[in-house]
Amino acid sequence: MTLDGRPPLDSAPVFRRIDHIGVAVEDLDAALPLWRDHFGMELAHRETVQEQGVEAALLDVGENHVELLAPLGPDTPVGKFLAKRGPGLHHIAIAVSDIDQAIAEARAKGMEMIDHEPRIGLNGTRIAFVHPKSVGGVLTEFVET
Ligand code: CMX
Repeated sequence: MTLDGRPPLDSAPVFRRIDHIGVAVEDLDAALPLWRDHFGMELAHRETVQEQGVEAALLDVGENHVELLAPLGPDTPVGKFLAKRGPGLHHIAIAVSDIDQAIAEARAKGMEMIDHEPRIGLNGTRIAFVHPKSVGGVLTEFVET
């Protein structure tokens, strides 16, 4: 039974697993030693994503990841988040097999999508964000894997 009495999102083909947890940091080089050296997570990828206003580092945790996000400036999503809340958990990302279907199903459920169309994220993946006010205060990303 779901809260609104409608069937749940079609979890079999759409939602697969948590892909990553996004963590906002002030400075990527200062944050990396904790996650890579103390926790022993392998640095899998590092990239500047201009469109998202971030420099990001992806660290492996099994088949999942921690994604460290440093802002390219104060007037970016992560820059504003840091100014308001300080460093810490920024978003969760759910791996989906078909992002267009995931967006359509979320919208059909009345969720507010920040992105109505997929955009390009880290590693060239197709991503879309759901507004935190539709997810109990948790900024949620779909990432097509
Ligand atoms: N998690 C939970 N709540 C958040 C949030 C976050 N990461 N960021 C902002 N909010 C909340 C704010 O606290 C605020 O709540 P209240 O109205 O209760 O105060 C509300 O969302 C609106 O916040 P805002 O500061 O007025 O609006 P912003 O201009 O900062 O926009 C958001 C917020 C979520 C729409 C914007 O950050 C966004 O579009 N995010 C998606 C893109 C993104 O985050 N990119 C960076 C990551 C890229 C990547 O992983 O590849």
